[in-house]
Amino acid sequence: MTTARAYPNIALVKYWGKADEDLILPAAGSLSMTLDDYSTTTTVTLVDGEDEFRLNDVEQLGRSADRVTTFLELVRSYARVVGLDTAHYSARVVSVNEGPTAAGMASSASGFAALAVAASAAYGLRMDTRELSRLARRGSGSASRSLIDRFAVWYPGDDESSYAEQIEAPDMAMVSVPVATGKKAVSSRSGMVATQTTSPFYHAWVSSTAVTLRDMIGACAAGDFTRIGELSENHAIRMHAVIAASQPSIRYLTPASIAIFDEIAAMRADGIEAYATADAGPNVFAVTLPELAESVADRLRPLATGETKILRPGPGARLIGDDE
Ligand code: 2P0
Repeated sequence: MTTARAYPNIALVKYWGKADEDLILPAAGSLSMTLDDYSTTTTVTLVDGEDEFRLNDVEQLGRSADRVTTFLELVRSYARVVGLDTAHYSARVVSVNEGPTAAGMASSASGFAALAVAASAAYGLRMDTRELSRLARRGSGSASRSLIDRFAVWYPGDDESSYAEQIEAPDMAMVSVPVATGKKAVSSRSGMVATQTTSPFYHAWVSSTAVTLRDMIGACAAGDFTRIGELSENHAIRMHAVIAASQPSIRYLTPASIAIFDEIAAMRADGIEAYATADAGPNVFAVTLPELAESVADRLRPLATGETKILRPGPGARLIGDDE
């Protein structure tokens, strides 16, 4: 029985679109901050019989259980290759999400990162961080980045070369501004396919993301927080624009989300440095400096419908002991 804990990550340069659906290879690279809250804790026990998946005390059936089984099949295939007889066993997977599931709080990132670490260990595989990042990627693309401490860049490429690794960046904070915690109408997976196949701006999105990633890596190396913030907000807006241009249109941001983007812009006009970002859901995150985080949270709290949290760079996915 092995237990792992992983945290979500929020991208400053976003992943939206695949070069390969089966291998989950991204069309472009991305860059994220791993959070220090909203963890997923997953225990894997090898069992006889069928795979089982329990999430937040509810036995899972259908699509979410199938995704876990498909992932476990991959882990077992690795175990067979290195001649481990653990490959004969099925697995019981028990996960607890601290944050809202499937509401654009990146629960699939923490979920598959924790599962990659716990399942590979349960089956007796010895994998380094790079191999675990590649493995987690097969569960959910953004999970590749949750293996990494603090800040991660995830490279596009082939199955071998598409993994995430750590990048140095100036210290910062994110303020979560939840406006909805329900399950979103269009999953990231199907929203990406719709964007790739129907949005006329998709190719421009992919080529411009490569340029933004280069600029962002440069801004991180220079410790230029202002540039990081500007690039982040602009890239998030571009992502929502390319998605909205899908036919039929997909919109993840609601009027409440837009009001938060506007309030963050108003804060900047008042000299408080904060920048907005949002993933495939209506919840907004303000990217700011650690010393400004409390005042940013105070100003955004009236616009949130859930708890506003200050998030800091967090740890990559890892095994934990029984007492943690
Ligand atoms: C990101 N998102 O970079 C972007 C921004 C959502 C918006 O990665 O199909 O759940 O499992 O690879 O990883 C969400 O996509 O999609 C995501 P799959 P995933 O964080």
